[in-house]
Amino acid sequence: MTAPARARTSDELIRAEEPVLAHNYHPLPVVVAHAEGAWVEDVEGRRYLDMLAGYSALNFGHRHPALIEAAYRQLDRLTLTSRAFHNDKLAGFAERLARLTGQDMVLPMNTGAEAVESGIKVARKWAYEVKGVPADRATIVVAADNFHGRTTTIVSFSTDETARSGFGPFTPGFRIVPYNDLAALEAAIDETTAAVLIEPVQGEAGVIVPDDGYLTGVRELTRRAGCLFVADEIQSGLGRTGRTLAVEHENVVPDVVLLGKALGGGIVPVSAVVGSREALGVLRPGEHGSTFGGNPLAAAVGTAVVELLETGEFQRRAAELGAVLREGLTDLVGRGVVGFRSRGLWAGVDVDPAIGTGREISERLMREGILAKDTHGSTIRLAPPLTITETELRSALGTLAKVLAA
Ligand code: IF1
Repeated sequence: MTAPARARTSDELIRAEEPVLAHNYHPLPVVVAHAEGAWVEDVEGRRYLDMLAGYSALNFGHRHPALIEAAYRQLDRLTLTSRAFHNDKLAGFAERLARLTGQDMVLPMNTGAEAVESGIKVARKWAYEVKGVPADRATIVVAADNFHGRTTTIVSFSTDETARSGFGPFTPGFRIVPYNDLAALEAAIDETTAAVLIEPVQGEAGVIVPDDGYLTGVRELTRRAGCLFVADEIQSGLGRTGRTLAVEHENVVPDVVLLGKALGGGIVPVSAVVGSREALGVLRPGEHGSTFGGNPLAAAVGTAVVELLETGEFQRRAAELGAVLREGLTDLVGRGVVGFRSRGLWAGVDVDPAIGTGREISERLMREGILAKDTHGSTIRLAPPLTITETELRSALGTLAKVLAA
């Protein structure tokens, strides 16, 4: 008989991963075992304020009661049917998500990358069937320093060598232009262009907020050229920037919007392509799909997410707390921070490289009870749950000030 396994420590669990887990990540050395709201707790019971929120998959915090309740209720009734049959949760989810985003139709998928892939397929099909682009000639214009996911097609148009190299041959049909440059975009669009695909705020690139007028310009250019505007709101959408969608900051309505992350409430992977009937209407039976896409559990949780966003409370909090975040970071400029960009409750903070790399700063923050994540070089991204209190946010800013001053 084997003795019952003793609970392993954080260090033991980290060491246990090494031989059995693919090394595609380099996590901070914290092993989370519980979480509630904006707080996570590790194996030893140490508590941390979560200033990353699962890359915005946890916009409503960990285990939001309304979302957990929706999930439990659905677990007790029905979890999966496949799309071979209808399920009683999908119509309501699609209706409410379309209404929330001001779009006509919804294509439910699971992960962000799948939503991007689906958006690409829809744009290409639209180009051939509606625009009349000759077969296999469609192009999609994207921005440099984009992040849209990890599939072979998506890394084909990445400009990040770490994400790309070793994974060719690559999918053709993409043109890359600098972000926030309307002249370059206009020059890249021609009669083969199916779509322009961009992030309204570039996340991985360091929370790059384009100039005022850029999104309006993309909308005008694409309309004039007769191609689709596809906005990847997988990270920027669903309340993060102080609006339901980041494109709303310029009152722009894209033809197609890609959603993911927070749509699953931090419980299950839920993504969607939402768009006009002209665009999404091109798909017919058998042309696209997913075993799990639109499953009843996902639809129930997704509907509960939409219900939370319908109140406007989270968008309002993101805007109000975003002002606190901006003010706090402004105070740190010249005191360890060389610059920052923010929109709503989302910031990319460039730390003076003399103080440390983004990784080192993140490790120091971790030891002070704050979980954040670096992106390239000396940039830290901050994206706490939209449920964080003002006191908690101010305390995190205080800890950041302390770490930068040390
Ligand atoms: C990883 C970053 C965040 C995304 C946008 C699509 C996807 C993502 C705008 C794909 C995913 C992720 C994935 C995660 C790290 C992460 C990330 F650092 F790379 F930039 F969030 F900040 N469009 N973003 O941001 O969605 O398939 O992952 O569901 O390690 O790859 P997915």
